[in-house]
Amino acid sequence: CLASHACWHDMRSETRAEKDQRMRWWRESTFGLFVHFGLFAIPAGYHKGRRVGRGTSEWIMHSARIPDREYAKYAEQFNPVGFNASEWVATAKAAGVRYLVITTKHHDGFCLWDSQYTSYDVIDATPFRRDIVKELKDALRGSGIALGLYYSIMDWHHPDAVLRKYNHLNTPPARANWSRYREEYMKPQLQELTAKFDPALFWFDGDWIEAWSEEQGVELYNFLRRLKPSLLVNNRLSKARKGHQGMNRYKHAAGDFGTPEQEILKEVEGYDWESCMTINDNWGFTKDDSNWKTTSELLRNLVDVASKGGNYLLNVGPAADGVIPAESVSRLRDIGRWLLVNGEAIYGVKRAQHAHGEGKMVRFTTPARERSVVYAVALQKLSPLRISNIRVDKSGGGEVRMLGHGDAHVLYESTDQGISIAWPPGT
Ligand code: FHN
Repeated sequence: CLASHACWHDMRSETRAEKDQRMRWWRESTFGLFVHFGLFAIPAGYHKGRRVGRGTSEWIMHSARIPDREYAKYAEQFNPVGFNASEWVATAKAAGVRYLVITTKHHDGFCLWDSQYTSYDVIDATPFRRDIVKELKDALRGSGIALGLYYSIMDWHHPDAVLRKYNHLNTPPARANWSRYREEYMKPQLQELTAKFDPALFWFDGDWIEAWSEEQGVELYNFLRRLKPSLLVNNRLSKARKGHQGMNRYKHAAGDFGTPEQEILKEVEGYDWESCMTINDNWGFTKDDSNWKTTSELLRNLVDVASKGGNYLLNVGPAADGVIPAESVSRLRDIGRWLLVNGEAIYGVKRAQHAHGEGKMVRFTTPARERSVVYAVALQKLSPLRISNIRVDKSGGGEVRMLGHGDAHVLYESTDQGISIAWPPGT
């Protein structure tokens, strides 16, 4: 560069091949673990003995209108002595996830890492005095699981960010100054997070506040990608998303992938997306939330998402002692056991375009780089399993197999319309 301004480059203008290369590990991952952890795990959905909010216990500061000074007292109680990063990673590994996204700072503004820009963090404000993000980063080393950092743009604690709307207080302080918050706090913190933890992706949230604009989103996106060109960034720093669907309303919006929340998209073409979902009803730990999805339901979701070319980011909310609820752990382990047998139909796959299953109870994927193979996953036992638009070319070595059954071939009939498969005895 001859002049410094000539170095400015819009990171959204990379070629398709460059983007494909950058997105590759994430597209092939298919399955990730979301972790919502913070001060909100202490009240766990209850304020003064009353259950507050539905499905959003991590919003308790806002929903119970707890003044900042009062809420900050939870930091003095924050002592998750049961937190063991290696155990979290062992659970993630057993589940078969390929990346993990942790809330470094949720909407309440409390930071789970030792930030030099605030004393409202795990080291300075709590008796625990251990850097949770650092311990997690260390435990992930060599695990094959990439680290993603969730960061809320909205901040209910920082005095410069406390704005009238989406604020737990009625009167914002006169000195609130959004651009100062953005330039002197948020961006330096993101730079700090990048330098300290070298994340593979940033996962933004809290972008809906009035103070945030598409221009700021684009600027932040470029800022981050210049810090680390290979970074992936979700599209919640953009104003272009369509509600919770996380899809961009217009081209060239900031962000690499959409993040539909608690839902699976119907048909998606040419757009990267990730469906984030809770295992029970809340993101943060909630005392009496026992509405756990069954392992079968979670597996059906994972398969459904994979067959539509998306990723599934499944959430856990560790309790105040730092332990992931046993109900979540057992389900994650069950999913991992299923993936050990069936993972090749889930990781590194694409949507299989032409195959159709009877009754819509079958989902199809195809390896991203090997078009002659189609995986069919039945969401319920259909006997026989009928698949249309597919033919098996026996003369060319084509065959039908069931994953987990070694080389044993499956009995099937192939016609011009498709194939009809009988389940192997004993399955
Ligand atoms: O308000 C948050 C919520 O607490 C949670 O973090 C989810 C996760 O996707 N995102 C926000 C709502 O869209």
